[in-house]
Amino acid sequence: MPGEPQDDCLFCKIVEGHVPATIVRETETTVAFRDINPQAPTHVLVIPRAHYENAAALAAAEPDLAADVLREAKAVADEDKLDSYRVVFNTGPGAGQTVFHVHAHVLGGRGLQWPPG
Ligand code: D5M
Repeated sequence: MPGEPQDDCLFCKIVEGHVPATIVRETETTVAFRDINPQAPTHVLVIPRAHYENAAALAAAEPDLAADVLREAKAVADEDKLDSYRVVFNTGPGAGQTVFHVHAHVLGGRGLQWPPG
């Protein structure tokens, strides 16, 4: 069922507390934690507690929850006092998605180049 926890999903396990993570913010619907392989001084992942494969699936099924994720991305940036930051949803293996539970990368704290690699 869309939105239901998946047994083989790493980020569902983080939501359930079965895999440790450095959690920086939690709401009723979202969890934000530090990326294990940071690419910038601030590199936090914001995920919905509900399991959706990618941003498109989340937005189609639960647009309010997609908005929660975006609001939390800003809250992370505010907490780290970032004036400028980037929010990235890698979507599909060709774009570098490796974990198929939608996550917003919040990156900041250094200059960011455009276009990204
Ligand atoms: O991003 C997946 C991201 O998830 C990648 O930047 C590493 C990160 N990751 C993987 N395992 C963990 C754990 N256990 N804690 C925190 N961060 C983790 P993608 O866009 O799918 O490539």
